[in-house]
Amino acid sequence: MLTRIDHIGIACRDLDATARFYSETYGFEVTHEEVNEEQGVREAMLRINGTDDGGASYLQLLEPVREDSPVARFLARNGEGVHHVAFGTADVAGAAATIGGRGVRVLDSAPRDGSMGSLITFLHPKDCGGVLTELVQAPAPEAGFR
Ligand code: CMX
Ligand code: CO
Repeated sequence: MLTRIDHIGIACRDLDATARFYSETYGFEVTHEEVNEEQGVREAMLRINGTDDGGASYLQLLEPVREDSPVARFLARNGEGVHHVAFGTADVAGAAATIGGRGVRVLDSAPRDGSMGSLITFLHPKDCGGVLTELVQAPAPEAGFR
């Protein structure tokens, strides 16, 4: 049902400076950047490796674009650091329904738009051992993002 680590989300105050750190320190480069107004973030995706389900694993750097957003609240409480873990699936709505049936609160009533044309949904961190967890359905390969 869940077939890869799709990404690790990292909250930061300065996206460009953080991307520079990952490039200069590890040699990881930004392969995609976008603003997701609904989620309240400017984000940079750093592709790390392909996965055997045809997808890929990324780091996702997140800078808030407004103060009343989850990432802005996280930064105010915790400072910079790991914000969430995202697992990949071929069917995000199906995976969310199955996991919801196991007693975990699904935070979105229907999947929302994520990076690079993906569909995403979040699971409540209080039901996941303190880890905000995201499920990601990648777009079809023809979209050219993976
Ligand atoms: N990881 C773990 N715990 C977290 C957390 C996180 N990222 N964010 C908040 N919490 C915890 C807080 O520590 C707090 O715990 P206590 O009650 O024990 O103090 C509790 O959750 C509520 O905290 P809050 O400040 O009131 O948090 P919010 O109002 O932001 O609500 C959550 C928390 C998870 C419901 C909200 O952040 C959310 O809906 N997140 C999903 C959307 C999202 O994060 N979007 C940005 C990423 C976009 C992307 O990946 O594409
Ligand atoms: Co994410």
